[in-house]
Amino acid sequence: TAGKTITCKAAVAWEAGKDLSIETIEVAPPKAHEVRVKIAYTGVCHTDAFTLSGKDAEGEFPVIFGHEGAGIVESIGEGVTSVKVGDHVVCLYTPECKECKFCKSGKTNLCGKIRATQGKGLMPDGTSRFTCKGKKLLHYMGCSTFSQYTVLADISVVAVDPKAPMDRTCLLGCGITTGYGAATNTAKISPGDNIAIFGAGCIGLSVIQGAVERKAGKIIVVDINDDKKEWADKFGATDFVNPTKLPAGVTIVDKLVEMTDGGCDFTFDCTGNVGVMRNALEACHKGWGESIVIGVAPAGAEISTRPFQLVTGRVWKGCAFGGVKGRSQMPGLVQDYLQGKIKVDEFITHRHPLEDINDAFHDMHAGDCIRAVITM
Ligand code: NAD
Ligand code: AHE
Ligand code: ZN
Repeated sequence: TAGKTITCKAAVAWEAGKDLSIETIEVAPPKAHEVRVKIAYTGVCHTDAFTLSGKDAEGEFPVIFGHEGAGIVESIGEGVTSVKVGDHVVCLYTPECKECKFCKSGKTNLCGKIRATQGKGLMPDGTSRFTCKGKKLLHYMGCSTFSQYTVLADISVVAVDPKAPMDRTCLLGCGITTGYGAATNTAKISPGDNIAIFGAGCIGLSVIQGAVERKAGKIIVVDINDDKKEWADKFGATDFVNPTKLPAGVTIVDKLVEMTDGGCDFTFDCTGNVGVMRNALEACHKGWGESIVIGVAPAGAEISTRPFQLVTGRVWKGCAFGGVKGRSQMPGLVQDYLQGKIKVDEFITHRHPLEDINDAFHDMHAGDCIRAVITM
């Protein structure tokens, strides 16, 4: 099939707010510095649902979503040297070109090489590789893993140990790495530090596993859904607080300040709710507490706080993909998984075949889903 257009199945989002539709699509061969991958498994992340809802400032339709995928290289375009046909790869929505100002800065994992076209749902040359019923379909986050075959830039894939099952490595493509990296890369947690994590979904639970590895002291999980307490405990949380169940007049900030003798050393927002983000910042310890924003907020939403919060030493920052440089660090993370250092299996609560992918979106809104894995 190298060099030829492949016909396969994909879940297409024709318009915002509507269920995905399983369609037969055409996938063009990879151009120079592109790779065509046969996707084996993909996770469904809240960010897919966020863009499907129409709240994503960059959301355009029709499009093939999915950005948490693993598969096997089917063919490579001219000039590709980083992977070869047959390699087991993880898709990277945060690519790593290793040449741009960002990749060379040593200060961020963000890569600038293809972000502009990626944000428009296009390949680096400004065109799409997908058509369906004669219509062009857009790409998503440079991955579009909800298709049995997809085309990515060569800097957006990384080869990993084929011994690692792809229904697990797909989840290292976003949620699990994001939370773990936020705790171990972005926040410099020292042993004994007290932290609070707002939102015990896939991301928040993975922040817990990173914090445990960093030997944090109190790991306080804050969630409005009591069912998440069991999940938080399973991953190593020391305390659970439901902010809707506090005594009248006691705010979540008061509660956390009281539990940590003045405030947290680090807090993490894993909800995307800008009110939560404010509470997370203000629950930080005066003088040094740092709050890490991970959640994705709707278009137009803004955060606010009194400048005094920062003047008195609190730090507000955030991270994408847990600050992880995908091509440099993913092989090691997969080894950490194989050696039991990083949990992945425990996050999988639902499995569906591609044709039932809409059930995975409905699962997510039910509240008992951490990650659904789709068999392609
Ligand atoms: P999720 O929906 O599974 O988890 C969110 C959790 O937050 C749920 O348990 C929910 O009960 C809880 N919650 C909701 N409102 C709350 C509130 N007011 N107070 C406390 N808890 C509250 O989502 P997820 O898959 O874990 O993703 C979390 C967020 O992270 C989403 O916004 C997602 O888009 C974003 N995300 C960001 C990155 C990144 O690189 N920055 C990567 C992946 C996901
Ligand atoms: N298009 C969205 C971007 C939202 C956002 O922050 N995305 C995260 C990844 S979420 C993965 O589940 C991210 O990595 N952003 C860095 C980047 O370069 O976009 C919007 O809100 O505009
Ligand atoms: Zn994601």
